[in-house]
Amino acid sequence: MLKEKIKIEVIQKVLDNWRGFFLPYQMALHELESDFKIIDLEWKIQHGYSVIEHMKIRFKTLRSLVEKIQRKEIPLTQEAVRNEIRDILGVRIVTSFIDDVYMLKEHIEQREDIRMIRIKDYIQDPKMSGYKSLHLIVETQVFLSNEIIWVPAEIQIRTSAMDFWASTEHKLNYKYQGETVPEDAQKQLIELAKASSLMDKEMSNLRTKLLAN
Ligand code: 0O2
Repeated sequence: MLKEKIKIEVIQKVLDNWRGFFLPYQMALHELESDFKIIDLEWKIQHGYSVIEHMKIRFKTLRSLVEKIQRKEIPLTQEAVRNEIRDILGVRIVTSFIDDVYMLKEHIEQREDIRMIRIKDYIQDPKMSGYKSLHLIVETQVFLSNEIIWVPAEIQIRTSAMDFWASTEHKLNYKYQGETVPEDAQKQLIELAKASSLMDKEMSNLRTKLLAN
């Protein structure tokens, strides 16, 4: 017999009573925000330009969290949710050039206050939809008055072109939530993803050429 999924309303009710559970994520948000502002400043001093075009930090919406718990059939305990859902806190960093995406990744890997848990490289290996981005699943250090804790977060790093594609595709797909997007629209989106990759490559080539002069 098929296991019945826990109802969305039940999950929501349980999470409503977990206020303390989300506090470390709020603390980590401030840590990560100031870490990346400092990284950007250091970069500006060393390389003469700002590596981060823009940055956005977000908490997973309750709706998205509840749906993920249900979809992945995660037990309704704080330990299971903490261990299995690593993107409750998310940072999105947008760069101008593709090389900068990987230079930022290397920089993050060298930091002692952030530990890398998993790398999902959707730039080398794009999603079926055409989605490209580098996802780093990390844990960041947070200093409490009497202990140090490690809080999970997902850092998405991508170029402006990848970001434009992803946010526009997200808006276009919103209408079809839960249903399949028409095939011709999917094909067109894949073509547009290829066009935006071409733009990234050309921009990188241009930069290399100009820096060589
Ligand atoms: P939200 O809360 O709306 O931001 P996993 O935990 O690894 O098993 P997960 O997290 O579903 O599974 O995997 P994935 O695909 O690595 O990361 C999901 C996030 O990547 C999404 O967040 C989007 O931000 C982004 N993403 C992945 N695929 C696409 C895509 O085809 N188009 C766009 N626009 N974005 C994509 P969520 O799930 O929407 O959560």
